[in-house]
Amino acid sequence: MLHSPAPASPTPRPAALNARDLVALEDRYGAHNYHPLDVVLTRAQGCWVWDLDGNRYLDCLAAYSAVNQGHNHPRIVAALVEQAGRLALTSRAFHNDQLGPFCQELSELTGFRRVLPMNTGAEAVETALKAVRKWGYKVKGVPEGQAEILCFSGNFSGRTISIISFSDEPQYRDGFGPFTPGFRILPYGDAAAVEAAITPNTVAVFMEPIQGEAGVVIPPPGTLSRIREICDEQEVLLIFDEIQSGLGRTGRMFAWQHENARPDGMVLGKALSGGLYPVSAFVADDALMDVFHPGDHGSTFGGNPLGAAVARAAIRVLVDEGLAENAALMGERFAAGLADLKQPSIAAIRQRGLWIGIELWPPVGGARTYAEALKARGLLCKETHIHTIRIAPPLTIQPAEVDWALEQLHAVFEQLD
Ligand code: IF1
Repeated sequence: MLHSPAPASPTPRPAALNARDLVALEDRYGAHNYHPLDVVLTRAQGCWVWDLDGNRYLDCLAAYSAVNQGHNHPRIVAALVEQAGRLALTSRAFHNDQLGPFCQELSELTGFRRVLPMNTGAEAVETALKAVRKWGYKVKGVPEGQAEILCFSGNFSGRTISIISFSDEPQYRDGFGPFTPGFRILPYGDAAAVEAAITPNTVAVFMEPIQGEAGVVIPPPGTLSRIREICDEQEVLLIFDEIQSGLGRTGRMFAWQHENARPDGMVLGKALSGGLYPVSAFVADDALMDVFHPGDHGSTFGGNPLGAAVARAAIRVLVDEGLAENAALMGERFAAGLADLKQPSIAAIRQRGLWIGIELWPPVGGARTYAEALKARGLLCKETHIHTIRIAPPLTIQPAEVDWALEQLHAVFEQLD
């Protein structure tokens, strides 16, 4: 029957499954491309998340900085619900009434003239790579097929084949070749290496102003501004991946503002939606963005009114609640508290705003042991590599919560060292 009537009552929900059942389902039916901590979350509010057994945890990962505004922020949820009930998706074949205001508001927030919306971070990175290559050929005059992009060791910008083509993490590449050519990997934080590597075919330097996955690695002071100068001298574009470092995380709206090293374009994602929907963007000025003409690039979902409405609300929350300022203050409080952690296992503590890497050396048992012990005390975080504990709570965190997190960290270091 073509037009069968809807069933009288919806399919009954199956009996509630417990945490063990749910993990087993993921294990049985899901691909095994992750190894999560042993906790099954079911709800959240602000900085806190709850598991199925009602245990509460302070979220010190914030979905890799996608929930800078705190979980299910009421203003962003309201925007999502309202827009979902009105108009969610038009495709870019038609205009919609959210995209223009979103572009305007993101342009005003970033100071870049134009916005190209996508969905995931990796897509925005791909967009930036396409833009700089095309600029190289059409504007700079690089011979077709010769464009080179300079990148840095330890980078993480996503998992597409082109992006892993400039990764130097063996696991991210193993088995996935052949790779996209046209990238050169230089030591991170080495401006002199950038200067030496530039050729007439170099179109761009692409970098994270602070490296996240590498373990909150901050380049030496002056590096970003020096690379900016070099790029200006050599007619090379500078593109920052601010997907994780941007939107308040480091105590400024964008990490490049710490050195006033304004790039020629940047990629944003994650907190651009406050975690409620995948929204990413490449932002740039006219000279770069004008390489795109109708049909050159796009996405079914990119720029959709639901994502645009969510992102507009997420941006307003960042600004209205002063979240970059709070990240600076709370980050200092965290750093001060961590400074009296005089544990022999700590090789280094790196911090910028609410982005903190605690590097262990030697990593006996690995940083994951610490993440598991912290979980047992009600603090969720994620190690990066074997050696670094990463702390990155929502930017809405309050002093009492920072102090509580510090107590848990102190207790776990006492226990494990
Ligand atoms: C996973 C890491 C964080 C990013 C930067 C682009 C992207 C990311 C600077 C791509 C994504 C993620 C993805 C997530 C783990 C994670 C991560 F540990 F792997 F490095 F955050 F620290 N640029 N970062 O950090 O954005 O396409 O994922 O939206 O499981 O892969 P995406």
